[in-house]
Amino acid sequence: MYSNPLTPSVTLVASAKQAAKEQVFDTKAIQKLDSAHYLHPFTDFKDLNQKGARVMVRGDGIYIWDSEGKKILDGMSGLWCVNVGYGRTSISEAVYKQMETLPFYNSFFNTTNVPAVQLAAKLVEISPAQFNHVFFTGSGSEGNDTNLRMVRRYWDLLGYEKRHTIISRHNAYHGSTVAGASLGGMGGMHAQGGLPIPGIEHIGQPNYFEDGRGMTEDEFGLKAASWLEEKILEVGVEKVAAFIGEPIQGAGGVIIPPATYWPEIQRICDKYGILLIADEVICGFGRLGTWFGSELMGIKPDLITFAKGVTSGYIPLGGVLVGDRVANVLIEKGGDFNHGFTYSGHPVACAGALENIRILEQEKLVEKVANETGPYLKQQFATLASHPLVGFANSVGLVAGLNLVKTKAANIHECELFDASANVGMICRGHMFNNGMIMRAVGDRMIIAPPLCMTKIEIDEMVGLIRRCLDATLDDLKKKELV
Ligand code: PXG
Repeated sequence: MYSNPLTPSVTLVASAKQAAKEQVFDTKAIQKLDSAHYLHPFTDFKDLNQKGARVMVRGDGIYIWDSEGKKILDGMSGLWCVNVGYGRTSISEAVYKQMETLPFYNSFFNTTNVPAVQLAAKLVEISPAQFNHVFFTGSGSEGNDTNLRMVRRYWDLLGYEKRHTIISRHNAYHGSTVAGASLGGMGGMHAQGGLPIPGIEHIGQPNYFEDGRGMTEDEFGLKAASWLEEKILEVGVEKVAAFIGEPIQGAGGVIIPPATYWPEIQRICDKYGILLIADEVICGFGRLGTWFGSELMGIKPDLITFAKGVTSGYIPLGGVLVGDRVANVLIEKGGDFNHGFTYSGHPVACAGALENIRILEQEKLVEKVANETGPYLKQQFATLASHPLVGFANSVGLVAGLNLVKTKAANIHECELFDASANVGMICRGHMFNNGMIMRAVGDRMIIAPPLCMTKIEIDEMVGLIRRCLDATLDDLKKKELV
């Protein structure tokens, strides 16, 4: 029998944390090895090799540390995912225990495992009433691949084999697999590798700042939703399977739609009997102050993609919540659904997710975002709108963004924008990072999505830091004669 030579997990975790604090890193050597062997995602390899990557070595709460010992406030929760914050020993322990018990078994061939079953039941409990089934994947991209195949299978089973087209939006992000990138609306991704694949159409996004000139927000919301109806009629109702959208577009720049947008999208989907897919990879698990963003938007999706916050990024896991409308057809009509992954329902990832959800519940983090920290961030973040560089600032829950502009105006549509070639967003991101703040740039929109465990005091610290970095950016832009 295999005997466990290791010390108990609590001691292990504590000693790993202590060792990480004390460890001294040879940054140059790591960067050299990194350049030699590691191809990073979404990266200009040649450019990175010249600069050298930043080496992150540990995290605690809302902070991370790099190999030079620099402490940084992580305004992006890793990559929109570390919802419960860094350093949660109980997640490490849950994962450790599961690895010791059953590190892997598959869910093919009529088998299952206990954490996957428990997690599926838990997800059904915390999600809207129409969801009673879960399909697990290893990532959000795989979740959206699953959606594409599942909605087509749904319509096939009902005898509508032509209903295969999925409508999405420009500047949407739905992942980086072939289907995910095709469903997404990122021009840079479509420009490589012959994407999008056939059967996917894109409409405009509800971006009031960029496209709402001459309209109230509510008018613009209805207008942007009407593009869906136009597209359905253009493609032909008999060919449209589903509409997919992020409740709030994340990677596209935290595009918060007008309040009229989603209810109108729902109305149009219902009118034509089209399935509605909410990609909640970012909005799920409390980001907007509700377990799922669609609850806040007042919509009733048929499918929900999830990933990131389900494990707070501690271990990869994604999937699709499958609503009764789709699940009942897949189950009752029978026949194999020929789709799945080795790591669908991975027991270790599911154990990590269960502990992560337990923390979210125990610390009432979702309610806190709704009632306390979300409203407080809204108030504090809005004060940044008075900064000379900020033309527009908005937030929902713990996600926020601001637009850097050359000249401000009372009417946001009259702000003068910077020339895109000046890369002002990237200049600003550099000042943020040098001053210990991670804020992401999407063009000239600066965005944050901090951990949900963030306190009001930490929000004050973060907003103060952002203001100082905006000042530093302004000084720099003056020197560069860009303002
Ligand atoms: N859907 C949405 C809404 C996402 O935000 C995915 C799907 C894909 O998930 P995976 O787990 O396959 O990466 C995402 C991922 C960025 C950025 O630059 C955002 C994501 C991924 C990488 C970069 O903001 N979101």
